[in-house]
Amino acid sequence: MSEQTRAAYYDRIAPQHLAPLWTRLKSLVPVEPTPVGVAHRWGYDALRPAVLESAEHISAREAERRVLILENPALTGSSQITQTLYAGLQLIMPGEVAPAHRHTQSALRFIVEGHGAYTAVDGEKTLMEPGDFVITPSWTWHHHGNEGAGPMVWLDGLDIPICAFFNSTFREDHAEEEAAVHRPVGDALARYGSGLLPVGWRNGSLNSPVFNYPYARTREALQALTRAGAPDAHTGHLMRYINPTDGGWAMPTIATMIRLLPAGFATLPYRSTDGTVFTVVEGHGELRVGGQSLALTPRDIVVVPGWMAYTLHAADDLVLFSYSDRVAQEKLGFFREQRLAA
Ligand code: 1HN
Repeated sequence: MSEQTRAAYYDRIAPQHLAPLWTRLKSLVPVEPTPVGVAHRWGYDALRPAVLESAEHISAREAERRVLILENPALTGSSQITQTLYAGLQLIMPGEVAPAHRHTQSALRFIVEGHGAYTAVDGEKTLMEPGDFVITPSWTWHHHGNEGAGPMVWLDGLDIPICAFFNSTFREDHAEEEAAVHRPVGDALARYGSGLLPVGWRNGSLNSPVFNYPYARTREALQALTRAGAPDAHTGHLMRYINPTDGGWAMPTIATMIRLLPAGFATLPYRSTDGTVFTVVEGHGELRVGGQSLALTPRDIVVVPGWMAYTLHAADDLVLFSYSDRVAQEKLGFFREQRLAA
């Protein structure tokens, strides 16, 4: 069989929208993943002026959400920080309201700076403080407002590329700028996040019923861990945010974690199939990946594509929040990780 007769055969079947698998099998089904996108660091001090300047150009109302997208440098134009996830930095100024809407995508907020802003999700308001992790579940009405005296910035993480892949995206704007709030502040945390549950309660959602995980509580837990034993050699003191009613991940598509690396600690190389977005909550250090050293200073954002090995190095006590699609991969049976030797 000559290459020529084969090529002629491929040409003859092409008009019937048929193609040979054997020319493509090894690229369709590779031996292991090729990382998509590149590892990258957004230094917060360098980008902060651009975020604040956005308020001179557009209001939260006109923008709907005034956000600068953090786009993977190798995926320009895609609005992706990894192949499956979106990231952005949202700014809300004193007195502003970002109007109520809902969409299929799930969102997380990780508060970067400022005080006095709230988000209202599904009828409950919560005040947001730096380091808080806040969930906006799929198809819940949500709006944000800033009742404080200064700008407020948070990191938005959404599963936009996942919803786009399934072509299952819907959105709806609320008739009112602010959706009705009908539960008191702190209600969800009291009912579901205090080691207690209302008797007879059943979760009708795929999400944790707790939608704000206050940093004060998280930090206390991390600190207690450092007293109990050595950090894991590959991950440090790593904890995942859970749905306290069943121990599962807090969100159905986005896995969220927080870790503490004690001063002077360095991890062994680690890689996993979930591209991961990190942000520095406290401390200094570096993330080494693919021959690069990315500095970690407070509020920086770093992305590491899936299946690229990296190490973390803490100069002082380093606290990192991270999110990835690990929960979706685990459900589908795709997730793999490797703990490598130095
Ligand atoms: C959205 O609704 C928010 O509610 C943030 O704050 C970012 C990016 C794309 C689509 C919807 C928010 C978003 C978004």
